[in-house]
Amino acid sequence: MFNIIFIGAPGVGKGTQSAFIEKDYSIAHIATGDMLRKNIEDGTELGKTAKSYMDKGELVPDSLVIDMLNERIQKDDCKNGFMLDGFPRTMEQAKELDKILAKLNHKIDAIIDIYASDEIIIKRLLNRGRADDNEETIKNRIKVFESQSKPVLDFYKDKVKIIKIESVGTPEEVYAKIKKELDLIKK
Ligand code: B4P
Repeated sequence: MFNIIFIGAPGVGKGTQSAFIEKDYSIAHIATGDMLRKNIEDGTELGKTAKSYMDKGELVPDSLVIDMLNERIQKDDCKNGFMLDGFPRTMEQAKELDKILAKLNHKIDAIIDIYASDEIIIKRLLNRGRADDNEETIKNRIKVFESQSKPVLDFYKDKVKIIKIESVGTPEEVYAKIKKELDLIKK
């Protein structure tokens, strides 16, 4: 099993890089943002609640996201390993993830701390233009990342290998840096 967590600001390239990893390492890509957007599209109760937070660039309440993740991580396609893209985003989520993984007897092999300047992030997201990619919401998402998600890195500091990657250059160039580090761990 090979299990990875991506931690990084909105639009820094977590989803983009996860797609490369999924292909090369044959592990499941679990993107909580994608799962929430699918719920919105399907008009589920979870989707209706999530939308009101996502539209403002706020985090969806922990209990909802944790239940969703707990169910997802036990699916068959995670047997070879998984990559968490966008989870955990709060200390509460990180603590609950520890409990979920202990029960399943799984561990995290590496955390990828992916970063870029606010200027680069804003430019990329405005370019993408998803429903929550307007300047006001993006700035709030960056603020929420700094206050609620960045502390999660401290939580893992002495427990898991943290790989720090600057997300500048083309997606392929960024991935080459990530792959080099992951291969050292996986060998
Ligand atoms: P997410 O869906 O996780 O979205 P994100 O952080 O905005 O994007 P990501 O970092 O994956 O960027 P991407 O690769 O797509 O979250 C959205 C919302 O869902 C949150 O605000 C929150 O409300 C909610 N949510 C999700 N998880 C949650 C949780 N655990 N708890 C509570 N709430 C949760 O890249 C962005 C753009 O940049 C793309 O257009 C891409 O093509 C481009 N790009 C990437 N790398 C590039 C590069 N190297 N060069 C040029 N462009 C690049």
